[in-house]
Amino acid sequence: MFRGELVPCFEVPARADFVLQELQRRGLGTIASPPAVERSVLERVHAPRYLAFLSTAWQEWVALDPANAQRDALPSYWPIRTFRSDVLPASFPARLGLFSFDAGSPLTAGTWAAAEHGAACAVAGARELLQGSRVSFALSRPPGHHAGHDFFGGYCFVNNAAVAAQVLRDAGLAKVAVLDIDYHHGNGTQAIFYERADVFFASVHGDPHTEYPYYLGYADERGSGAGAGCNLNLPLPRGTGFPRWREALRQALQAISAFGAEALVVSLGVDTFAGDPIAGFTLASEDYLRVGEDLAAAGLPTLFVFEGGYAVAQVGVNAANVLEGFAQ
Ligand code: Q9C
Ligand code: ZN
Repeated sequence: MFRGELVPCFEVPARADFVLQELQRRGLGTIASPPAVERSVLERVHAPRYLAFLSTAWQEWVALDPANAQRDALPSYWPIRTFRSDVLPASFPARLGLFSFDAGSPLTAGTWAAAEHGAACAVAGARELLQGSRVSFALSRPPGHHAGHDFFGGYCFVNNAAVAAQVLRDAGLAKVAVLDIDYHHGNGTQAIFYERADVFFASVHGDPHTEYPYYLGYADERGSGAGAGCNLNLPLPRGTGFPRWREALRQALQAISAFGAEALVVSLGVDTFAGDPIAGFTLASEDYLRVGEDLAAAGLPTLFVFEGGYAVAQVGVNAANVLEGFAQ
């Protein structure tokens, strides 16, 4: 659902196919499919009742009306502000809205399987770092950074980067940083870690005054409680090009270094690309090599988790350039 019309999804399976093909073509790294992820690992980040809802949502949707098997599930109602969000209505449409924040993230027959396997990729990538690897990449799809403790949106259902960061923490790393370089602010990741001092969240993104997700991602959000000072938002105006964007990247990396992170999780969206159909920065394909170099210079074990990027034919080259730049 986009501007009142049903349109083809921007977030399509071919995105991952293009990235995989490009990694194979370049012979970058070893490619493996991850083992299944245990529900208990996902519950370190997400509410059990949210995961239970997602895992059976498609069956519930089709049970409402067999004809629903031919159409995506989209929410119609949301419990904003003065409504209650503690009750769990019996109505499926009511729960669909309770657990979401936009009308542009359809649930389909394959959504849960894809989200669960995407998270499994991120967990496997985190475990690679724990085995001593310098860098790994989770080719997760759907993306994850807009998904919060108990909500989906922005094409995201399970927060792959947050789950990976939590895996690193649970394995004994004292401090972990998540650096989000997707065009859109990672509202879900920020919210998950906002009150925590053990996970630093930094994000470079389109200014939410004009860009999705609009209601979070402003520069004055610095963390709260124990997490005060552990959140850094660097919003940039629509139209920003690579030189200014790169300054913000370096500022974020300096803050992560000052925090004392022992590992880095990068939410790698390539919707910062000039040709992206739904975003507004102007990075060129070769700029992503420099992005990888800057990230490598931070000197931390690094897990990349794939997020957005909708110039479908170019996402492979752009994502692979980051990884190649990092490896050089
Ligand atoms: N004017 C990710 O990149 N809104 N999600 C699209 C564009 C939703 C993007 C409307 C954008 C969500 C992971
Ligand atoms: Zn994005």
